[in-house]
Amino acid sequence: MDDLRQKYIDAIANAADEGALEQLRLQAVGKKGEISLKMRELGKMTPEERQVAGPALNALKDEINSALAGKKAALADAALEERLRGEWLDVTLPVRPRRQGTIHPVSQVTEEVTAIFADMGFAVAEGPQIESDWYNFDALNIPPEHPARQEHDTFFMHRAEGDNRPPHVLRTHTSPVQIRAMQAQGAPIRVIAPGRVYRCDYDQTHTPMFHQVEGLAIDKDISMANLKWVLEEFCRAFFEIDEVELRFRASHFPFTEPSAEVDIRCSWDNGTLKLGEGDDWLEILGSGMVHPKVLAAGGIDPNEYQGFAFGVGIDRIAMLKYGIPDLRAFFDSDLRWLRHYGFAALDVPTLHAGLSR
Ligand code: 2U9
Repeated sequence: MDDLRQKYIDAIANAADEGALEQLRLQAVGKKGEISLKMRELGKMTPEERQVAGPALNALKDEINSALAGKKAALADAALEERLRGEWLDVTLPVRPRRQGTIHPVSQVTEEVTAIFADMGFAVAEGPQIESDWYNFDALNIPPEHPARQEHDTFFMHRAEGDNRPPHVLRTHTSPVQIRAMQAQGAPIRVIAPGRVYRCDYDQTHTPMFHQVEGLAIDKDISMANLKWVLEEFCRAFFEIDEVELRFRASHFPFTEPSAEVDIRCSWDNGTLKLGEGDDWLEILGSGMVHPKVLAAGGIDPNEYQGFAFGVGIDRIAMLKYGIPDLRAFFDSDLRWLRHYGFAALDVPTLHAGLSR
């Protein structure tokens, strides 16, 4: 029995892992283990022999069981130690340098414009960038053969062969958003629709994707005078100047009648642009009274309601306000450009804290 004891106590102490330990357990105290077989032999012994061997075997079994449990705990501790060594983390390492990325001027300006119009009671509306031909053109009084369709340099989506319905398009303006808003909400309505638009055009002042914000206000007594005040108020707040003077030049858009292009008074002093003073004029946006057919397409009765609409290029006013010379650099994702022209993430523009700091 002493040999048996020594054999298992040594083997348990040297077991390399839990698998080896389990083998030893089966071999010693399992159902067919050596100790268990010895216990079965107790029945063949004389009562005197049994009185000595029985307690000794039980003590041996207990001793082996506790050696097994002790070794099992030690192996688990060692495994945890090993894992902790591998997963060690130096929390004293310096953090990554801050301000790797910045808020893009387009995002910043969109927030600024939104804050200004929100203050005047305009809600923000959004819609799909892939539009049906009807929402992008027909609803805006641009029927299939209208020359404005060519001027829009439209990107067309693919249609399956044999499908003769007009293809969907990448929206060429955010106007369809306002058609959808009119249909969903009816009149009166005051919304702006900022977002990406697409036209197949690429040169110094055009990129195939650019950003617009359009506005729409419809009620029973809205006139060009309201339009003029809203746009003046917008320019004053956006360009952060006290004096603004706007000039409305008669123009033509299919979706507004009458239509006006709007210029802001400015000066060019040896290459620097100053708004609100001087003898020059700079075109900044387009506008007009919503065409009755467009109101009708939005489900609004043009005999009861009328309203104004306008459209501004976000990228363009961002360039003007922040002195950014090249439009194409907007979409290059060049980190050096973003560090130069980008905004800190916490500089959220609000009217009370100041739009730009
Ligand atoms: C509805 C009705 C009318 C939106 C308008 C313009 C004039 C305009 C340009 C400005 C610079 C496009 O980004 S740009 O090139 N936009 O001149 N946009 S009126 O008129 C609408 C819109 C929606 C339902």
